[in-house]
Amino acid sequence: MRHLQSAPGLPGEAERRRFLARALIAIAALVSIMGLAACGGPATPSPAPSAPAAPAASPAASPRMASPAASPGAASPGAAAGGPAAMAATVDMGDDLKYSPEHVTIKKGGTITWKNTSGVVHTATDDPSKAADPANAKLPAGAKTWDSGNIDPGKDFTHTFDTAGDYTYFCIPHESAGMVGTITVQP
Ligand SMILES: [Cu+2]
Repeated sequence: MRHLQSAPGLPGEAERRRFLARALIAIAALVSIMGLAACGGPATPSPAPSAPAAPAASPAASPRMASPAASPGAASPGAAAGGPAAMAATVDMGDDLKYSPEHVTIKKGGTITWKNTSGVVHTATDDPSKAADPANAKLPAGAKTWDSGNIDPGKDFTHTFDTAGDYTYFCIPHESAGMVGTITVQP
């Protein structure tokens, strides 16, 4: 049995060398395939970590940048101009036969004081029955009419507004001269 195996040993070595050569080719082919896989492997993970990092940083930074810049800029003009109305206001009545300012906004329950800074008598009147043109005496629904009576030079008159809405009032001696004012009482 030994010489039977060793006898074809010489031609068997040639086949082994061919097998080894084919095996080397096969291994080389496997290595090249694995090399492609190895090249594809690091290519996919590298953009993956960089992509989530960039979007995570930019949304976190942009709101922080926008909110402090927007809120102080929007808050200060809003509170100054269209913000909460005052509980008290003053209107001057001058020699130019006008209310100054002609329009006043206050809050419900607030007061307006008319000061006669002129040399003539004025009134602040919101009563359609005393107006030449009832359009100069408007009141919101439920509000009572009011009339200062004559306000002498240097004197003043104060009225409290408990009903929200829009008012139009006038000066009895100077209605025809256009001495008309408006008031908004906010709820
Ligand atoms: Cu007047």
